Amino acid sequence: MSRTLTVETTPYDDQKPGTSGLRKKVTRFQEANYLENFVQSIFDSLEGFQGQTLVVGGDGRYHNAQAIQTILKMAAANGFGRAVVGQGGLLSTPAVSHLIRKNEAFGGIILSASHNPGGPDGDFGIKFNAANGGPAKESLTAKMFARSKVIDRYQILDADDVDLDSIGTSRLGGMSVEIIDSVADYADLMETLFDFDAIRTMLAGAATLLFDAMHAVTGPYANEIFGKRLGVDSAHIINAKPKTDFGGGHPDPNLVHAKTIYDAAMKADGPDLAAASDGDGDRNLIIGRGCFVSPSDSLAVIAANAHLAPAHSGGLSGVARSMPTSAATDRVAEAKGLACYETPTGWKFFGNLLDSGDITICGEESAGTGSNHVREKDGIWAVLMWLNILAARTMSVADIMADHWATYGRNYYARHDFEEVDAESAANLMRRLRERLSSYPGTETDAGRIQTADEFSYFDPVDESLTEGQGIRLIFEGGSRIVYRLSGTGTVGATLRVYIERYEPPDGELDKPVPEALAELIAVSRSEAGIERFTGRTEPDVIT
Ligand code: VG1
Ligand code: CO
Repeated sequence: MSRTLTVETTPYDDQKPGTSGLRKKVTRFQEANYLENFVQSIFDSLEGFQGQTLVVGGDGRYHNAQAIQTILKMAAANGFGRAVVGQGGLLSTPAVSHLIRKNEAFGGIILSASHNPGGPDGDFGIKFNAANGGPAKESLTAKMFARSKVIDRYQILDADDVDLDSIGTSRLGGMSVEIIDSVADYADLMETLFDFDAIRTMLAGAATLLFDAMHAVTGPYANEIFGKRLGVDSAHIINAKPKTDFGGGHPDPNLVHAKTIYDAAMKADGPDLAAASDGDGDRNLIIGRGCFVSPSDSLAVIAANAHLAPAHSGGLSGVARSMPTSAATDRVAEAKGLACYETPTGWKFFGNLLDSGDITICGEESAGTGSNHVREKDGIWAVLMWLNILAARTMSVADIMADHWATYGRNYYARHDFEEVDAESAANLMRRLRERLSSYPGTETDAGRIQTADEFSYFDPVDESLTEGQGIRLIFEGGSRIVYRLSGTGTVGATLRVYIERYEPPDGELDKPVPEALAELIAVSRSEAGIERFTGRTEPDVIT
């Protein structure tokens, strides 16, 4: 017989969820009651879940399975009626979002630190998604943090571990636990959204897809969807076996960490589409033969072409992008007469607009794109969308980009990340920029005259909440921008992100190398913020 234990505990002071849940080193999560405190703080911040369903799964990183055992026993002890868990504890972030919606669950818990490295010395993370399938709103994460600071006990069932590997239903105290196929429901959903016949026909011909699952969660999803259902040769789905340490790599789909597929795509006989996803399957990297597509451009192309996919044949209701994402999508929205929203960084800010039906498609510069099919960004979805567009337009990725820029103009764009800088110095850099905001308008720089400068805040038109302090913007005459913000997902020191953008109209020079097109703005981004002075760095660690 299992019984409920009430265990005394003392609070930790660092359980504030960031851009996407609570992320810390694995070793921090392994400290006594660290996970338990946060899970109980989540449950204590929720109301009305007695007897309801909780979806649980993660990206398979080190500590995933163990954390799931703890969470299931705590969910049972706290009164959930049913848990739906991915086989082996594996579920991609978009798959969790879908399962919450499909099962009309109360919510879900996702174990992931996304693109951060894994393994015993790597990162771990946990986040709660609500009944709409989307990340908890700011008001809810604030409650969780407040609770974590005073928590003095948690409830857990004293019971044997659940067999996570065998599909079927078992009981944990008063809660039933269903271990389900991690992929099937999600794959079925994808088939309803895209023209699988057209994609299959295209891929059976000369066109090729190369997909890198980065030893993370999308391996099984890619094997089922691209392999089994669309006929892609298994040799073209690489690193498809999830590993607890992601094979020692960063499961971050950018040109640095997914260099293998980038190099392949740059060859004359390379794949038509090379793509990758991140640790938890919500990000995407899109590269055509000889042509990298920046995430901001990818969002704009999808906004312009989504009607070619069956799910959106009736058109879009509106689009949204996070503030630092380039305004390429705004150009499409303007031309098509669509409403266009600008939200703070993080998918949680898209949830209300998707729920209300104000938008259909949304995305972020950080390789996240998605639609109203779930309430998370979705890596496999983005790849399927591109495949669907390629099949419908029978053009190469490079030709689609050239056509897009010739129609809407090009937003040259780069993000420069200065990683693991001293947290206090980074805060000082931001403070100094903030203090100088009012003096910027009218200032002449080597990159032109600054028109406005502000700190972005967002008024949510649906729930009327206000979110402040979301990044410093220097906006130049002609629309160029430099944006500064500090990352909310890192686990060591601070990461300064600098976003740089310049618009070139359709009749301008559309084929410049990005560093050249942005050279003056990049120099100004360094000097105005005093990046070297505050951080000691002269060059960013990563450019995307
Ligand atoms: C980063 C990205 C942001 C994204 C977030 C979570 O946040 O910039 O756009 O939503 O990661 O993505 P930050 O605060 O570090 O800039 V994921 O794939 O890590 O869930
Ligand atoms: Co992710």
